Amino acid sequence: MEEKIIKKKRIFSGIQPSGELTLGSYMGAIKNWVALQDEYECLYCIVDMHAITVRQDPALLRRRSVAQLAQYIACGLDPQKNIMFIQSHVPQHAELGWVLGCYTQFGELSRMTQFKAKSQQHADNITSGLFTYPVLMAADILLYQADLVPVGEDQRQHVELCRDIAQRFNGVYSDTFTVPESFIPKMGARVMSLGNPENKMSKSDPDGCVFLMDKPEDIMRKFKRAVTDCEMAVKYDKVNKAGISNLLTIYCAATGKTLEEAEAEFEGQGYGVFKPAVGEAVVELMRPIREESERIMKDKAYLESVYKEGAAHAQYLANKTLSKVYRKIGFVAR
Ligand code: ATP
Ligand code: LTN
Repeated sequence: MEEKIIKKKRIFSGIQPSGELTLGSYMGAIKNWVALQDEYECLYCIVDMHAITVRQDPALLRRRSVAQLAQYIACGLDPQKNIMFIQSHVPQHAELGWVLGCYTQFGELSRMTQFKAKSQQHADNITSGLFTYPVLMAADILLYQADLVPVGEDQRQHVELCRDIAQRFNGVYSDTFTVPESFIPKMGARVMSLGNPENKMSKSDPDGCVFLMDKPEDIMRKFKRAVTDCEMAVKYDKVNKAGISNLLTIYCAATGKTLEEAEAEFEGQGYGVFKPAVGEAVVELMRPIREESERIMKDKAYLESVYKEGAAHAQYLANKTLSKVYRKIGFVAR
């Protein structure tokens, strides 16, 4: 029988080392990265160039970038299967970013909700880098001809813009880029703050946010204090019971149970039972990740070998796209 070699589809995704990894970034993104690593050829990046769109402490940024790699591995990403690297080690991202910026409208970038939110948060330092951030993100994805981009709900708009840029470029210069799709989980796409369930859980809000490296007692404390409502029922109702709905989502994403199963489990039980149960589920989910990450962090030589090999491999792939782009737009070959 004729044997067909089926080329694996490709994935690109990244997280900024601008803070510690959170339960939100785990449930919205990393969990899917792990689930997809066998089926796809995956590039998982530490996007340090995105992190400097707001002011960073240099020593902390350096430490967090390496720690984030350790945490990726501890979450279950296998460096033998995936290309794992640090964005600034592959200068082609910045190069393609510049080109794509010349194919992106000012108006398009002005509509990005993340820019609107971040420019309010950092009103004293609204840089052009913060504004053009989605162009660099498009470059990250298009450089590798990625088919799929597993992210949380808040990044959907950026992936849409990336698709628009790719289609526009392809329209002018003939097919150059794969037009990617976002891959957003059904459960956990938008984990909300424990302190204010109207807002997204975010690393800039430490009280409402659970970090992957939090100790069990801190996780339990945060869940016991989680804002709920003055009713009694553990029922999913996003409009009227935002806090409980968020806790139910977290519980289901952590345990693999459905909403119906979780509601039935806590039927007739008060929040005093439910909140610590969610905390316990998260503690058990995070415990092996924290322990494994602490172990890997001790082996700096190993981590260095992973990000160096990752960057070399990524550069090889990135160069193919970049030279094609340079040729198409009319740059003289080097
Ligand atoms: P900040 O909150 O400071 O803006 P962030 O946590 O949103 O940062 P990243 O850490 O770069 O930013 O996000 C990494 C990935 O995790 C992205 O794919 C994002 O969509 C996802 N993510 C982040 N927070 C959440 C959340 N609360 N719920 C679901 N997914 C999330
Ligand atoms: N913008 C994303 C991080 C990010 C990303 C990417 C995600 C940068 N480049 C490419 C997916 C693909 C964020 O803020 N969470």
